[in-house]
Parts: sequence; structure tokens; C-alpha cells
Amino acid sequence: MKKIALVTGATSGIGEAICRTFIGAGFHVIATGRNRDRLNNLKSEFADAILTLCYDVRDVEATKSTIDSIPENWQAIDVLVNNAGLALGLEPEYEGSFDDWFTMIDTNIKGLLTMTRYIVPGMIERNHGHIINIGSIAGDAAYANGAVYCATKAAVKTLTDGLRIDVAHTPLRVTLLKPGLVETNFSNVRFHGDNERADNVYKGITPLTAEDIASAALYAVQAPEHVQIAEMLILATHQANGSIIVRNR
Ligand code: NDP
Ligand code: 8X3
Repeated sequence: MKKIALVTGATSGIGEAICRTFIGAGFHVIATGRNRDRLNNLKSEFADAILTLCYDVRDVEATKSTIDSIPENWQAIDVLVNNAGLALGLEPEYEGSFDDWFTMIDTNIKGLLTMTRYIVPGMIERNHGHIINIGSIAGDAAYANGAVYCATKAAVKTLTDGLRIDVAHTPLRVTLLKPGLVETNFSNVRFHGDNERADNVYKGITPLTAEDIASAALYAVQAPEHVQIAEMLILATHQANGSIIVRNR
């Protein structure tokens, strides 16, 4: 029987790459996101290998009713990838926007927690499953002007560690992936559509690609059942930590 992976934020970047990589490895994928057009494109491309679900992870009721609507033959989810997330703004903590902050907190922390709460009980019942949370180097230490985003990713680390403790008596595995700079739509979103500013983030360095992170996710999932890849920090070669990036080498 084919394995099923549910990926949040599958309409772009890392989430979309994980969908493609997992389908390439023989998975059936439940791709979720808010952008109906992009979900429809994935459905046209992958047909029966994909189920698409359109909802906002910040909306607890919509999340529950959408998950409840999953057809029976897609319900036995083997892998949950909590990827949906974003950074908004790059400003000192005493100047940032409340809207930006609360959107990050609602998406990156509360959205991840909502998905975990609704999907993991089925895994516990079936005595089988793997949860992959997308954290970040940003969760390891604050960097200038990024405190709230960094705090959300520090929370993702703590929630991942806590879940790993809470399922340690079961065969479930819990993995935290912590990428550094990955060139996706991330910076365009962070800078509210200022594409020139976004492009500058990746100037003078070869950043990671979304496919690099998808390969790491697949590695964790394909490890033997007794091997739990607890955490992976994945950086571009010229990035040393959240603050130190050596450009033009
Ligand atoms: P993208 O902007 O390319 O993708 C983000 C995805 O999250 C999109 O599919 C987006 O969908 C979805 N999303 C955002 N908000 C919501 C929401 N409220 N409900 C449902 N889906 C939502 O960025 P990345 O692929 O780079 O980001 C993916 C994850 O990786 C994030 O958690 C990010 O924090 C993390 N990360 C990124 C790094 C990077 O450098 N790029 C490095 C480390 C971690 P929509 O089109 O609807 O907005
Ligand atoms: C995204 C990586 O360093 O731009 O989480 O915050 S960084």
C-alpha cells in the first residue's frame, strides 16, 4: 500500500518541493495551502497521486472541517509535514507591526499546533507515523530585527522536542528540520512584495534550494524505523549561523 504524506504550505517553495520529492519517491501526497490556483495546478500535474485541500492553518474551525472531510482512503496519514509559515518584516522589536507579529505567531506556532492536534491522534491510534516540523536556524538564536520570527521558530523547536517526548512510548518519529537561507518566495513575503529587497538577501552567496530541504525530509522519512532523525541544521556553505553570511567568495 502507498504511504500518505500531508504537507502544509504546499503551494510554494519548500512545501511544494517536498510534495514533488515525496511523489517521486512513491508517496501519495495531501497538499494543503490557501492558493486554490496553485493547488489546482498540482492536481492537474499529479492526478491520482495527490489530494489537494484549500484552507488557512490559522483558522481552527476550517482546519478541523477540512481534515474531517478527507476521503477514507486518504485518512491513514503516515507523514505530517508542518511547513506552512512565514516571516513578515525586518524591524527592531520596538518598532515592528502588530499585524506582522500576530500573523507570524498565528501561522508558525498556532497553525502548526492545530495541525499536530488534529493529525497526530490518528497516528497514535494506528501506532505508526512521522511528524516533520520545519523550524529554522532563526530558532537557534535571535538575529537583528528578526526577534519575533526567530521566537516563532524557537517555539517550533520546543514544540517539536515536546512532541518527541510525548510520543516516545510509541513507534512515532519526530523530526525538526532547521534550514538557513533557502531561495523561495520567503523574502518576497517578508518584504511585502519588495522583490528588489528580497533578491538582495541571496546576492553573493549560493543559497540552499527548496529541493535541498526536500531531500533532507525524505532522508529522515526513509531512515530505518528504529532510526529517528531528531534534528537537522542545514546551511549554505558560506552561512555560519543566523547572522553570519560570507558573501562574494
Ligand atoms: P514560501 O513563501 O515559498 O512558502 C510558504 C508556504 O506557506 C506557502 O505555500 C504559503 O501559502 C504557506 N502559508 C503561509 N501562510 C499560510 C497560512 N496561513 N495557511 C496556509 N498556508 C500558509 O516560503 P518557504 O517555502 O521558504 O517557507 C516554508 C517554511 O520554511 C516556512 O515555515 C519558513 O519559515 C521555513 N523556512 C524558510 C527558510 C527560507 O530561507 N526560505 C529557511 C528556514 C525555514 P500561500 O501561498 O497561501 O501564502
Ligand atoms: C529563514 C532563514 O535566516 O532568513 O527561516 O531567518 S532566515
